[in-house]
Amino acid sequence: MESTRKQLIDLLENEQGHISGQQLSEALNISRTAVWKHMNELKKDGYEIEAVRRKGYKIVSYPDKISGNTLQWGLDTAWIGQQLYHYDQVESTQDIVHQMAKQGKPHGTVVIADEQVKGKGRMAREWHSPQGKGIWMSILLRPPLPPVQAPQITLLTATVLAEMVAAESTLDPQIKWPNDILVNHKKVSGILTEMQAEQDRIQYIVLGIGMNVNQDAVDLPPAIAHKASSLKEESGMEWNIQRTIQSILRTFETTYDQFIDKGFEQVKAKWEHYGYRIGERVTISTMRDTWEATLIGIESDGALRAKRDYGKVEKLYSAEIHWGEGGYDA
Ligand code: BT5
Repeated sequence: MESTRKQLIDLLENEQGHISGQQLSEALNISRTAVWKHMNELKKDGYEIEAVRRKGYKIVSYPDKISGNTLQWGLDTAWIGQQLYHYDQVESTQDIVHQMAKQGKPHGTVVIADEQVKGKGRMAREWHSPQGKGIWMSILLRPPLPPVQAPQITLLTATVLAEMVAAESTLDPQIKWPNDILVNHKKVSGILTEMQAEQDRIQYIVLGIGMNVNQDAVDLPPAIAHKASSLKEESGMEWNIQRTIQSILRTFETTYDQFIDKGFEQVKAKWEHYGYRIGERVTISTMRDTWEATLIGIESDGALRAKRDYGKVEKLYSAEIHWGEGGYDA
């Protein structure tokens, strides 16, 4: 049932004009009455479908309110989101996925909420997640990797988000080490990776993705308005949240599979391509001193590589970086 509906949506999407009931019934190998019933189900979930006599059907507009059904129907992935849960309001999608992980839910399980009332960032910071304006989702991963490689998953996710933004708009996204997505020096997205591990094996990862999509400037808390933004604010257009989620999940699946197959090299290159201030000079403060350096890239363990003026390359794991004139400063 569900896969027929997925195929039906695909057929409707791939056709420029209308597609007839006859064609659909043949392609799907179901009766015309069954086609008609499926159309009604789609309408119930918010699809607007035009039916023209002798021409057939055409999707005129997509649901603006997302649901587990509509998210899954358009998702042509092999493992990610095969189990997908959508909620109107939660405290944090991270906590829900932690519980699901403990209950044995599979790799690729996804939880999405319209609103989080206790959205969290790293180190117990808050993540503002207003209703219907953004993507607040967590993905359960069970990678066959040792815990030291967990930071690679965060870096990989940042490249997926940057690629999605670049593919779906004319914006020029950048990744600020370690894991913020910036557009025009402002943060539009953050990633939170939480891990449960044994000494030599990751049990599971809860990968949290927060992305500001359709907020207007007034929707952002005043305390962060100078350094945060949304895709809509920066692109001047409203984004379809559902399609954006699907696009992230699709790209994530391919990138993740490639990474597990072939290793970190490709991810590293992509990260450096989008890396904020890579190749530029910044001021760095560590516990011991403050110095100037040129950022040159990342290490496979997630460290930031910075070259001192006299040539020495430093690996940074935690440091305060002054991102410079016109730049992002937390
Ligand atoms: C992050 O933390 O950037 C990780 C954010 C992860 C959020 C997702 S949403 C789905 C899942 N469920 C959760 O509960 N969390 C994850 P960090 O680098 O620590 O950045 C947090 C800081 O970003 C805050 O202290 C604010 O300064 C700023 N901030 C808060 N909300 C923001 C927003 N909506 N947009 C941009 N910046 C924000």
